[in-house]
Amino acid sequence: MIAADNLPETTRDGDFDLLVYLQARQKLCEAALSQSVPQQYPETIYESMRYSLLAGGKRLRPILCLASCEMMGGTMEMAMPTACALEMIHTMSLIHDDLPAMDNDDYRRGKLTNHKVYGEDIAILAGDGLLAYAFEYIAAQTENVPAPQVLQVIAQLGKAVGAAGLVGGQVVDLESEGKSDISLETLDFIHKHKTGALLEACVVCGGILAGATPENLQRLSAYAQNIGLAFQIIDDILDITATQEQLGKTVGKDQQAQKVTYPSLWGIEESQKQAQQLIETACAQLEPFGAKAQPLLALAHFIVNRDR
Ligand code: GRG
Repeated sequence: MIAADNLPETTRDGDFDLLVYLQARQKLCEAALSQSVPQQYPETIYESMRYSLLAGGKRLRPILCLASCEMMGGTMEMAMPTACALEMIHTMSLIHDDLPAMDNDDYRRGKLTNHKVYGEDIAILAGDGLLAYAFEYIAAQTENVPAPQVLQVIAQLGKAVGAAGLVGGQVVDLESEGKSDISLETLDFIHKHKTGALLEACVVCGGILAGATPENLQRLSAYAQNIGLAFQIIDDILDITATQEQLGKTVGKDQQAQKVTYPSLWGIEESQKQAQQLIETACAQLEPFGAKAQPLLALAHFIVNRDR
């Protein structure tokens, strides 16, 4: 039996209340994000950066980073600058992904896309501004973490967003457009890089900031790789089953573009099973952490059961 004061603060009567936890963390992240990029001169670029950064979203990436840091014995304060930086990078990837040269989308997070409001030139620069600022923000704002750990976080994140991560995944995705013979191996490559790499960085960076051992970082990495792929499988399913109101963006785009996706290869039911299996594999990695793993376990289940 675990003492009540060792359980996460949002636990009531021994049960972890994910909804309460998510709402509280989302609120904290919103406030920290708004503070991180103040409105200033030149007005247009900051307005454009803030428009997308503060447009809502589940804030899953910063929440994963905070939860991982806390599970490994660190504090939310140690991880908040990195958590904000992760959301800045995620947001910049959405801004660039929505551009006419990429996915050409008009809606994101229930609002017009950045380039629809500010034009393509400013949208590109807003993405660039957020990307550069994310790294500056970690380096300048992280407190009470030894410098080598901060450096390790910056290196980890650089790898996750560059050609070895998001950028590489996006390139293979673009090259696969219009091809109906994409293999499962290529599909996995795209999503492990385009979606998985940043989710993995969130969890691993949280651990690094808390001073986790290499063995525990390995566990965090394995957990994150599995939730990353499950996240994308569910994303593909929601593109078929959800509405524009639910997702805040145009739906059915994959089918329209005849894109190879997990449900197009396996069907919806089998895709759901595969996602569930990945979540179970992810959660098994957290067994040694006992009750302290409750938030990350609940977040993994949220990923497969979400409807947006
Ligand atoms: C990173 C330098 C650099 C460039 C970007 C455009 C690009 C290269 C990569 C595309 C990355 C991308 C858009 C991946 C899709 C990830 C994904 C499933 C996003 C949806 O995430 P949610 O559901 O969204 O967490 P919210 O709005 O809730 O945050």
